[in-house]
Amino acid sequence: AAAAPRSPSPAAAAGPSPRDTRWGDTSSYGAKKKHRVFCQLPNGDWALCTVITTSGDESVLKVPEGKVLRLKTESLQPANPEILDGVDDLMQLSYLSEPSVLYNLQYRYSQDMIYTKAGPVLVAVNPFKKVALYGNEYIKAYKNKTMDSPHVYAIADSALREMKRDEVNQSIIISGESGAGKTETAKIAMQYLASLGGGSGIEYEILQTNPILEAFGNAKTLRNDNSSRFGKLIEIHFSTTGRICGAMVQTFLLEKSRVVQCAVGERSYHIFYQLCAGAPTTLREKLNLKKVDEYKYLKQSCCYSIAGVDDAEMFRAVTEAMNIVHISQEDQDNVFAMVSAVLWLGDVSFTIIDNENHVEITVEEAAETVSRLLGCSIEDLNLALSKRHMKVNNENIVQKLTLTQATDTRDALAKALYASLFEWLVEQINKSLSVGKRRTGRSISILDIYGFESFDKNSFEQFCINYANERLQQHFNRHLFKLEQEEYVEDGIDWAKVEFEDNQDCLNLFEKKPLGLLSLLDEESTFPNATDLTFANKLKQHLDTNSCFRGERGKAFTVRHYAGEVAYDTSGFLEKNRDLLHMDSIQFLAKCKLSIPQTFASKMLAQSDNLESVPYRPSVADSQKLSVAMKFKGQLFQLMQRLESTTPHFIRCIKPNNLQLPAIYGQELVLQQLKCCGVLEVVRISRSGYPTRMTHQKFARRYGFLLLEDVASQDPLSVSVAILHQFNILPEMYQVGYTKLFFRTGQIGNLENTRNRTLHGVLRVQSCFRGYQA
Ligand code: AOV
Ligand code: MG
Repeated sequence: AAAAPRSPSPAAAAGPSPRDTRWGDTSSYGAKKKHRVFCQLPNGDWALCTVITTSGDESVLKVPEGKVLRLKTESLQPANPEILDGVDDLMQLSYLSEPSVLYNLQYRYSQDMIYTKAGPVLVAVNPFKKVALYGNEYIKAYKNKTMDSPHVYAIADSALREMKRDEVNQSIIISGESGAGKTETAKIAMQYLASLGGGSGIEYEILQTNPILEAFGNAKTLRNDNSSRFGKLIEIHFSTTGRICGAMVQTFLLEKSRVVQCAVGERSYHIFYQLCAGAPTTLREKLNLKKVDEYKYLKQSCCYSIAGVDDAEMFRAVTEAMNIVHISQEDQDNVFAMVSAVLWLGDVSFTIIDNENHVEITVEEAAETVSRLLGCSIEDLNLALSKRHMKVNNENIVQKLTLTQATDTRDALAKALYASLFEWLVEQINKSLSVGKRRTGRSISILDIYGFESFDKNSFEQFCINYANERLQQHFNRHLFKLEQEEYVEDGIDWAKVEFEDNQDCLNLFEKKPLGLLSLLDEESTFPNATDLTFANKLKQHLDTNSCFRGERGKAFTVRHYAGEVAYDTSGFLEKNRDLLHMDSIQFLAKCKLSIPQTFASKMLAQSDNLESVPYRPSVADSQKLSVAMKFKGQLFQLMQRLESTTPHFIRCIKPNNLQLPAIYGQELVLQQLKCCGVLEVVRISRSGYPTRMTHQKFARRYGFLLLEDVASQDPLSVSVAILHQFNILPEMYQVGYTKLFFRTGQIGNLENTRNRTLHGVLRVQSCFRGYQA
């Protein structure tokens, strides 16, 4: 009879024990002459060096560049043998200490091998230069398996294969800090999928969504010249025959504030500069375009160009891409009219009309251009920006706005216009790529979402972004750690428990009702008299005992995220969370002749039939009842649900320096990112575990026919065991669980090869036979 679940195999003891969380520890390490070791240089970096002599508790070492150093022996870390230099999976390293991992990645990076596996995770170190790793030759090589070094292509290939084999939707989840290379990586994965699943032509359209979304949703920041200011999930659909048949894009939380306000040295969205630089003369005249440095919204950051980027050329690429995804010429005209209107809106100024600081818009070029472009009268624009209709005690009253109020209203309108434009574009793209009735097969989703952010000053945007990252981190943890362990335990496999960072506490801090960050923020946002300070105080009052939270002086608070502590400044939190567009503005947009804002506003009005139900927001549409944070949370939950039903593939992008320059590898910076995204943990766990598993049934069905003896009558477990024996799979390479077989890395590969060879043989024989019959 088949073996019952067994105790841990001897191989589990090879390498660092899974229980030993101190595998960086070298206290028992005796440095020997000529041994390679890592020593920490005065600047904190680890260097690979050779032991010259050891006496007492000190060692004399030869460090790179020929220098000699004397150090305490106990401060040294063992290095891997030379033969392991630059291995392509960190799991293969004998010593898994931090310096070993850092050195291995650096060794590879210096030779343009930017991809490395960390067990099931692909680590991608941003080269910040063109590397010769892409294109048709490489795609072919990965497709035909003549190349198997770690690569985004290899990940995309596994996703495709597993989608077909298991009939399960797949996801490729790309994470990393700002500028680490997520968006580039997502594009590289898309290229591979498009190339393998192409044929219908729709794959070309899918690729062309990138330049459009980047033009309208990316901007130069201090960290990345092409920073995505929105999160993106693209779901690529495949027919049953494995051809791409459509796609769907979902975006998350576009950073609207950038339209009206941006830091010195950064830029607003690319499209503003592209349009101004690249519009042909007729369009330029029609839109009354100025030079970029003449617009108030663009002027404030004193940054107009990006090194190595030709905005005019990009403009042509964007319009070309719009043609390809079937955005009509008329629609494109409307889009650019809106872009220009937003810029001109920033230049609309106000004239004070009384001694209470009330204003009216100044009738000049800016106001005239805005009203012409949007298709409204100057009076309508003036009403929307200088007056507010309110209902007080069932009586309609009109309030005149002060200069500050009017300016805020103007900026809110500009943000709403831009956001509605972005939303509209995504809708058009989805219409054009729609799967519709062709939706028969499966899908691969690629998630490119802003990474964890921690700046000197962190605001509402970072708050939301980091919250999203906590959720994603949990998904990652769950998938790789929790599920892993649970599966072993459930299946009766004895497997020493591995401790890992769980971030549930931090998620609770955000999500708990009614005393979590999000609930408290929402509650405070509903009080008309609340301020950022009352909000901060409220947090301190309710959360100060929470271990993930710390109240700071004034309006600040600190959250202990999985990736480190972040101090948030509550300035602007309430307003950004409410994100109010007053009824007057919505009604104004609904009256405009330009179709995009008009549709947007009509939709909002249609949703808000019962204004009185929102007592604390007198003149706000019902559709705005949900705060930004709550909407985001909803989107995030939906996203997580979608991801839960897929087989995930993780790519962790690493930024080796903050200068966006090639060939600079900052150990400290890399190490911090490796820790943040759990790469070190994952290697340790995967290596000591059994990464491949298959149910007895599936295993028996898949490989049973390879057996020499007839096993048709036997149960799947017996068949499985017979297969294991026939193929001489070493006992330490697998374990038999109650329902599944668990394999160490690499074991299934051999079986698959035999299976493929046999299948091909059979097919050849069959076709010969058919030929003979004919
Ligand atoms: P991000 O998406 O992770 O940041 P990007 O994908 O925009 O980062 O990458 C930043 C820059 O790094 C790119 O513009 C390229 O110059 C360079 N880069 C990244 N990957 C590669 C690669 N494989 N080959 C060559 N250059 C590369 V952000 O969106 O800011 O979070 O919000
Ligand atoms: Mg990006």
